[in-house]
Amino acid sequence: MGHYKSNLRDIEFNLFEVLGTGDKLGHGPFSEIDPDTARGILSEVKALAEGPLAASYVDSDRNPPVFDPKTNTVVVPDSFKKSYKAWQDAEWWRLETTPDYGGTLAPRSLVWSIAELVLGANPAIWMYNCGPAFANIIHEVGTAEQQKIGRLMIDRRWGATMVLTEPDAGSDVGAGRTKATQQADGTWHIEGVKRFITSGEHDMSDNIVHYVLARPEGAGPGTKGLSLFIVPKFDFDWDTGELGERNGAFVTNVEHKMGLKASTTCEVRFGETVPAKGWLLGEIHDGIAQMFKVIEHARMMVGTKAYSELSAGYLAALDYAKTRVQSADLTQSTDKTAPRVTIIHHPDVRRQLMTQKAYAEGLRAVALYTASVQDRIQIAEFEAGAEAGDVPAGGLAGGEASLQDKARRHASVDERLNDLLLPIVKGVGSERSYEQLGQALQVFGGSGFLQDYPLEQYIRDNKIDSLYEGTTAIQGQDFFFRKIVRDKGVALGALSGEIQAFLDSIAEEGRLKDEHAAVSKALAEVGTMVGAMIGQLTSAQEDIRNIYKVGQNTTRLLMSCGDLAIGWLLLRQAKVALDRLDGNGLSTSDKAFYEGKLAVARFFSATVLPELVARRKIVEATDNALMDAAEAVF
Ligand code: ST9
Ligand code: FAD
Repeated sequence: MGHYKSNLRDIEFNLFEVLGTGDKLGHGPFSEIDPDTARGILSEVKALAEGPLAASYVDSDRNPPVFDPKTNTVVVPDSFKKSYKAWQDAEWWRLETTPDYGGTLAPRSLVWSIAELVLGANPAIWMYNCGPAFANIIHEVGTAEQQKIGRLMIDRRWGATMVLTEPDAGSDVGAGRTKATQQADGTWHIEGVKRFITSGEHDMSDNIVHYVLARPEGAGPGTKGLSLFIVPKFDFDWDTGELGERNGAFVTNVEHKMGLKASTTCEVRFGETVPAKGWLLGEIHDGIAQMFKVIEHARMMVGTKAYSELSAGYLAALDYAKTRVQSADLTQSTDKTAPRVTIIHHPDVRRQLMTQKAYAEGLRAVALYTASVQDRIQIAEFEAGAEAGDVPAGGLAGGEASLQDKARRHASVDERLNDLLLPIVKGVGSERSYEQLGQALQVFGGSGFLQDYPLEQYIRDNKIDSLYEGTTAIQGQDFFFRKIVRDKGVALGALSGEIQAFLDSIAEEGRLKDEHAAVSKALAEVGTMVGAMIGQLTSAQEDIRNIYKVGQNTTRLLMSCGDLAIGWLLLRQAKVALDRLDGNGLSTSDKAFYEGKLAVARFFSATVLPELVARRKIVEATDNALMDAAEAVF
């Protein structure tokens, strides 16, 4: 048995009992996958994840990939290669592949459920295997000629990377200096140093396609001056895929990290010894918008990774708490001869476990709800394509028009809602998962600090999630400035309306009265917070320094909206559970499962949601004392 404990019961509960994924299957864009097939896929992926995929999780941490600076190559441990091959051979990644490249169109909620299982078992496997998802980008925005590359990436199992970060351009991608110079034959030469590039080098595929942001000579400053180039490790024949010359993109360092060691994090130098030849994606200069297609996908992946690890950590802590005997029950604590009990009897351990359960299941609920919005977007695209007589094969039609033009013309409420939810999935998901994994380790006492249990590795592997793909600070700013203010509150209004409509629908359910009141209050508190911050932003027109007040609260708002979303979805789940419990013929395990849904909704409403009152007061009372403080006082 490997380290990984999945929670397929809860995944299926979300999909089939709460979100109605089953109703979308077997027809329309998902005609090839009916509900039974979906359940079959999930159960096969669970078996793979807990078995061969999880098998190398520990070994590849203790014996991470080895970089040879003389040859600029990396050798990945054999144990990991075996797990990776098991995933590749299973071919479930074809559910992420456009049908034009041999894939099967599947709802995003099913794909992200599968992702959770793989990311919880061994996250680096999912990351190395992102080639198919990257190929979809070429399919979506590449020229007809370039689309051949996408097909080769699938057929030849090539790896892929997203290449933005430079030593002086991390959060501030627009500070990037890597430059691109057009050649007489229409190709481009890329020159510059990128760092922290995931999967930049390894020995599990014979080619790696780098998606590189670089600034064409003469282009303007900032992100808008960047273009996106396809830069392969080896040149190749575009028709046959046969490899040619080594291209000038060389890995010159692999970082030694706190965790996620199986995943290589590379410095890549372009065009230093040999020219690094690249192709402008789609032959249009629309780099940052194109790259954000990748980033949006990756942010969803990071949030999914984060809560998947928390879920595994919680289940490990739960098992431990049921077997570790220590101390007497608190009611008998003065009796020194009282029997010792398992630690799950202690109120403080229960507090920790129930908080972990709330965030693990609550974050899963938020991620899969977001995925269900993505399903709706897929269906709308399919229907629009069918009306136009052009059935899209897994994405938007290929693109002469810039993505920004397209986005402006077509952004539906669901697309805006998805945009609003992504920083919650990623930012809140990563912060709460790391925090609660600390609590999961705490349940183990000193044993949690040892490598005998997986918690210490979960925590090390999980920490990265609040850092890459935009730190939490960036998520908070994106959430407020772009997803709320610039959106003129459309998506936020749609989400609030959905929460309110649900609350109205259960207003007569006396058994959820307290939870109903807590979520209603949380919704009002968040509304007031947003209002206060918009007031601060407006007042910056008179005194520009007032924008600092907003900046002090963007992360607080993001985290509060995360708690509201979790509280709402846990309550929604509790309502489904109540209905099930009112019926007959439940198995013992189902009864316990549904009662768990009632318990966790009650606990979260009673112990976490009231904190939003204090946070709202903090937002309203924010002044600039923090910003007035001299650096010397820190
Ligand atoms: C990294 C990788 O950390 C770690 C894990 C790697 C795992 C590998 C595998 C990944 C799998 C991926 C598979 C891909 C396949 C996908 C298939 C899909 C079919 N939303 O506000 P402005 C755009 S990588 C959308 O002025 P600044 C937009 O075009 C490194 N677009 O920004 C906008 O123009 P407009 C990750 C957005 O001040 C333009 O940007 N690094 C959004 O110039 C300019 O916007 C980071 O994440 C958005 N939310 O720049 C960097 N936001 O306004 C973090 C902006 O006209 N830093 N755009 O629409 C930031 O995000 C900064 O806020 C900044 C600021 C760079 C955007
Ligand atoms: P900085 O941007 O220097 O940030 C430092 C601190 O300042 C952070 O706390 C940040 O939140 C804060 N900060 C910065 N600007 C602001 C602001 N405007 N307002 C408030 N706070 C701010 N990059 C890629 O391109 N491709 C990859 O595949 C990739 N993989 C990675 C894998 C790993 C393991 C790591 C560690 C990084 C990876 N990255 C990758 C880079 C990653 O995306 C960056 O590290 C991240 O975007 C942050 O940039 P930075 O490290 O330069 O930190």
